[in-house]
Amino acid sequence: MSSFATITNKRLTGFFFSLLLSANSWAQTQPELVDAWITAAPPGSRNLAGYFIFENKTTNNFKIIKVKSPAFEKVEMHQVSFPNGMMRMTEIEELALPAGQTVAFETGTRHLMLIGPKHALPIGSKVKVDFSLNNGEIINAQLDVRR
Ligand SMILES: [Cu+2]
Repeated sequence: MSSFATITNKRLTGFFFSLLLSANSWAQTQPELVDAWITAAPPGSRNLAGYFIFENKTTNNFKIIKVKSPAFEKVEMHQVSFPNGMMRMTEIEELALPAGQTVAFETGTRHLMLIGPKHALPIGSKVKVDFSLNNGEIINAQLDVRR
């Protein structure tokens, strides 16, 4: 009798767990930032670089059309290229985030260029960065300052 009850309980737990999972995937209507961080820089640095991965697990194509942060005067998305072995950075005006794909901001490809910090950003602090989507929504991200 008691072993029968245990099996029923397990089934119920599994049922609620799958409900929880589907609720989670329903909630994901925006691309997300994964492993988002800013490289710590000595005081007085004018520019800091931010790295992360955009994951668009939705079925919609998105574009990032603007980036800003209350902690910086200006934020730009930069594409890195190496013409003739020299590193060059070009501003990305609009970043496409195709449905079901990831776009990495990592060394040698792209980075977030955070210009003119308004206050000190010690290691361990968090920086709020807002990414405006082409549908009018905003992705509110937190980037960790670390080395
Ligand atoms: Cu740059």
